[in-house]
This record gives sequence, structure tokens and C-alpha cells, in this order.
Amino acid sequence: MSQSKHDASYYDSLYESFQKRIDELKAMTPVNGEISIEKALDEKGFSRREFMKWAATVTAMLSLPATFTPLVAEAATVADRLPVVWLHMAECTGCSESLLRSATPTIDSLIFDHISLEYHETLMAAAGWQAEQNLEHAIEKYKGRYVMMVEGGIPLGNAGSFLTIGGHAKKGKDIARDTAAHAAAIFAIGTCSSFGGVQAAVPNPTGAVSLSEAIGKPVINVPGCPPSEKNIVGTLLHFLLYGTLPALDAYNRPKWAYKHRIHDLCERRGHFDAGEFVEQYGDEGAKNGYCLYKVGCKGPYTFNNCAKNKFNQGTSWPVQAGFGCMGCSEPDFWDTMGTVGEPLKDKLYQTVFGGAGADGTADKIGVGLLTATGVAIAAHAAISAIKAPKA
Ligand code: FSX
Ligand code: SF4
Ligand code: F3S
Repeated sequence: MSQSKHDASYYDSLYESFQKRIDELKAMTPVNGEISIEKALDEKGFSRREFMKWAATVTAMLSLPATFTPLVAEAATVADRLPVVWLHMAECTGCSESLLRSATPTIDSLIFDHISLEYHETLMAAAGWQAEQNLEHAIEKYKGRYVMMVEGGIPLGNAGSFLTIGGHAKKGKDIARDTAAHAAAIFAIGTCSSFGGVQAAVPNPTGAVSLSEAIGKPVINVPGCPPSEKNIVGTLLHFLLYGTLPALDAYNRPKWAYKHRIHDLCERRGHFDAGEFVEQYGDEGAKNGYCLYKVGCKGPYTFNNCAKNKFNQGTSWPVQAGFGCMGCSEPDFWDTMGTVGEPLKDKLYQTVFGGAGADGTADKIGVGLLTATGVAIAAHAAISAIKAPKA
């Protein structure tokens, strides 16, 4: 019988099982053992205090009590025991960039650097035959133990020949299938890998599909175009601590990251509720930080934690920067979220589940603007007579 979070003993046994996982991992040799994560953090000038602050943020993000912070910190330092194979398919590399491209390294990027990336096409030094061999060796050596992370959609059109690479001219779809065959866990990183992404937008000339469709296996989706570095590292740490897959919504997204709508966490929500909208970019409303719904924000239909985690080392996120959410963590957002810069208004927003929505919360808005939340949006929109922003 499974325990519920309301049982007093639930977190005690969870704590014990995390500690056990960490001890087991500690006993293993780091896969790239040149320098420990702790030492790397120290060398880059991160104090213990900063590291614990980071761990506290991740603990809260994973919906764990604050007492788990030391365990999360410990888990981060043993992350280099986890072999990770990271494949690139059809995409822009924005997901890797989200994690790695910063003026100064963040704790997230440092940890990512030190997790044992046995194979990452952008980061590894190897090329050609050697690169192919690295992948084969990693699969062989860590059979059933490695984590597979995939960035990009898989083009199946033209007999899947769009991503043919390497000396053996192996097709992307086959590389993905063969790697998936022996993975301990499979994560689709980014909207392309989760749902097909931009290349799967109509008319989808390469026949791109999601990773899960291409390999015919269930996959944990971590969408966003790109996803934040926190959601990527959090996914790894969650797996590291629990050793099992997270609770998921109907789109196989981890609930710890995707259970809330952008709209629910948004700092401009007060302005939405007060009917104060930006009418066009650069107007008084924009200067006052009003709600961006009328200039196309899709926050009411989008599930992600951007407002909390932000991007670029926690500097900002789209809405804070003054541009509405484009819905980038939703399936087929290129096709279903309408014109950028224009509200969906009373257009029916149909999810791929025929409006059933991503979960209980999504149900309220998934059927379009007829539900309670939807009516609120429509009412505000009607009061202030929506007009398209000038080009
Ligand atoms: Fe790009 Fe990743 Fe978008 Fe896709 O992110 S940021 S096109 S989700 O696969 O590289
Ligand atoms: Fe924030 Fe967009 Fe919702 Fe306005 S519509 S409150 S900008 S998420
Ligand atoms: Fe994407 Fe919207 Fe966040 S566009 S990055 S889900 S604010």
C-alpha cells in the first residue's frame, strides 16, 4: 500500500530512501573522475553558502520540504556517477545552450558539465568514427544504467534519411531507437523532442515526430523551446534521488515542473484581474508592466514554471522582459497557439486530447473560452475591446 504525502511517516521514509540512493551512488566511481563537483564549484568561486542556497531552490522546485536541502546538495555532488547519453536530432541546440551559454558558469551548468556526459554531440571532442565508437561503447558499458536525454524531433520522412550521420551512415531515427533500447530512463529535452517542435509545424516537410513516437516507447517530456536550465538539471536530480520516474501529466511532463499555468504564477496577474492591459508594445501600459494578454500572451493556456525559475541565471523570463508567453511548452504550439502578438480571444483552443487538457487544472481552460477561467478572459477582452497591435 503506498503512503500518501499526508502520512506523517511519508517524508521520513522518503528521506531514508534518498539517503540510500545517494550512498549507493557515492560508492561508485565518477564516470569522468578528473575533478569532483565539489572541487569544481570551489575552483569557480562558489561558496558553500551559495551552493546551499541553490540546493534550497532546487528542493523547493521539486516540491520537497526544506529539511531535504542537505540531501539535494549531496545528490548534486554525486551526479557525476550517472552516465548520461545526450543525442541531438532535428533542432536548434537551444536546449544545450539554455544550460551552458552564460557569461559566467552557473551551478546548474557546472553540474551539467560534470555529470558524466558519455556522449554529447555538441560538447564532446571526438568526431567521425571515434564519436560513433564512443556512443557504442557507452551503450555497451552502461547497458541498462545510462540516462538517455534527447534534444530535437525525429524526422521520419524520406525513409528517415534526413539525419544520416557518421561513417556508418546511420539514420537519426535508428540511433535514437538503438540508444533507447538499453536506457534506464529516457527524457525528451525540449519541445522538439517532446512533441516534434518547430520542424513538425505544418506542413512538416521532414515528417518530424516526437521522440516517443519515433522509438515507440514512453518518454518523460521536459518541453520548452528551450526548457530552463533548472528544469533540465532538476529532471536529472529527481531521477537521481528517486530512482523512479516522476508523477506526470497527460503530456508526460513532470508535474513538479509543469503543474501550474504560466498565468497562475505570473507577476502581471494582478493587472489581468484588474483589466489593465498593454494595448500595443511601447504604450503606457507596457511601461507600467500591465498584462500582455491583448498583445498575444498565451500564459493562460501554457503549463510551465518560467515565472519561478526564469532563464539566464534567474535574470528574467519572457513576460518579465515585456513579451507575452508564446506557449512554447505546449504540444504543437507553432500551429495551435495562433499568431504571435495576437490573443487567442474566443478561438477554440483544442488540445490534442480533444480539449480534455493536460490535467485537472488544464481542464478548466482546455475546452476554450467557455469555462469559468475562459469567461474571465473573454470578459476582460470584451470590456477593453481587443484590437490587434500595430505591426
Ligand atoms: Fe531549439 Fe532544443 Fe527549441 Fe527545439 O530547444 S530551443 S528548437 S525546443 O530542441 O534546441
Ligand atoms: Fe501574465 Fe500573460 Fe496571464 Fe497576463 S495573460 S497575467 S501577462 S500570463
Ligand atoms: Fe515558453 Fe512561455 Fe515560458 S514562451 S519560456 S513557456 S513564458
